[in-house]
Amino acid sequence: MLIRKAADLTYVDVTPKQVYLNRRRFLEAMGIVGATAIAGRRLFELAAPSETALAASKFSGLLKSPFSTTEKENSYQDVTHYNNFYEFGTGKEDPAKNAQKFDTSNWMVSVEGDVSKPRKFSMDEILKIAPLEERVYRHRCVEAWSIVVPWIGFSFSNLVNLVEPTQKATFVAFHSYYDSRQMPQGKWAGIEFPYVEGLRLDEAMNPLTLLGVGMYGESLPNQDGAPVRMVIPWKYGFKSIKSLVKIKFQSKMPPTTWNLAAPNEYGFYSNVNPNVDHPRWSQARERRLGEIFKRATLMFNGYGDQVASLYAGMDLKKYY
Ligand SMILES: Nc1nc2c(c(=O)[nH]1)N[C@H]1C(S)=C(S)[C@@H](COP(=O)(O)O)O[C@H]1N2
Ligand SMILES: [Mo]
Repeated sequence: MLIRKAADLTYVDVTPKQVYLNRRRFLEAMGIVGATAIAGRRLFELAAPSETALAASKFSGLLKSPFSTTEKENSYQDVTHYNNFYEFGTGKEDPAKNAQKFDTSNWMVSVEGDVSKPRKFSMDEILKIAPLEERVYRHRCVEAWSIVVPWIGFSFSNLVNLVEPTQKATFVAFHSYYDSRQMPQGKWAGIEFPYVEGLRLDEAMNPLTLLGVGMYGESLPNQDGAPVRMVIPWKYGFKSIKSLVKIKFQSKMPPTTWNLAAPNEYGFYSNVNPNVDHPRWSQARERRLGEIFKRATLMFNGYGDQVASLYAGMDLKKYY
């Protein structure tokens, strides 16, 4: 894995000489050093002040995303111990416990369907598709709780452009990994696996749509969808499919797990919308983890400026 934990970084990793060797190494270093430096914090304890300052200032300009919110991030503890990952159990604390030994080595993601250049990507190849950015996004679960997470990744459009979708491709289907031996708790989850999701191609191409490979300066914890997941911040959290193994471009609208389970409750679009209630609860308000009082839920989770045009002329009560 190219993203190492801060504790694995050595003095050599943060020396400027290494950073300047050539462009490729430079980009790799951004993934390794920059992400950690930006998320801040622990790297400063590891290196002499001069090197640290240089590494941090070198990388910060390049890696900070203009799409980041300035809202207060939730704690790492919250985001890694209050999860929905039904393959590892339906309790909020189950994934942190049950995904500990999830084996994500030798991971491959197959990109196929209506594309000119279908191919399989290793994780090392995925990490080199585009420079890694830190993006602090709001995440709103359909269950009416929300978190703010400093993700690491890059716009999914970078991957799309590499494989060159054909004229037929109007949707993208996503599949999660599933192995009942590694995920025995999935048998009692009450939904079908592998977990599947989908986007319209124009939604997938929106720069906000993130291919996520890390959070809080480190690679993704298993319970948050290691080693690679989608993050679509203006849609309910269940669209942000974890532990991706297949991406397929196609002309038909793909089936989605929660729509298959309860079609009257969960639609294909699932844009965050305070004006369209879930049949069993209101979506007007949400509880930010760690806060006592509920806050108003924003249309498109507050990302309307970037995405509202995708749905111009569509009745969002009908296309929920
Ligand atoms: N494969 C898979 N992906 C999934 C889920 C799941 O159960 N399985 N849960 C979804 C839901 S409902 C939410 S809210 C987010 C939670 O992501 P987090 O646990 O990293 O906060 O993951 C989504 N992606
Ligand atoms: Mo969710």
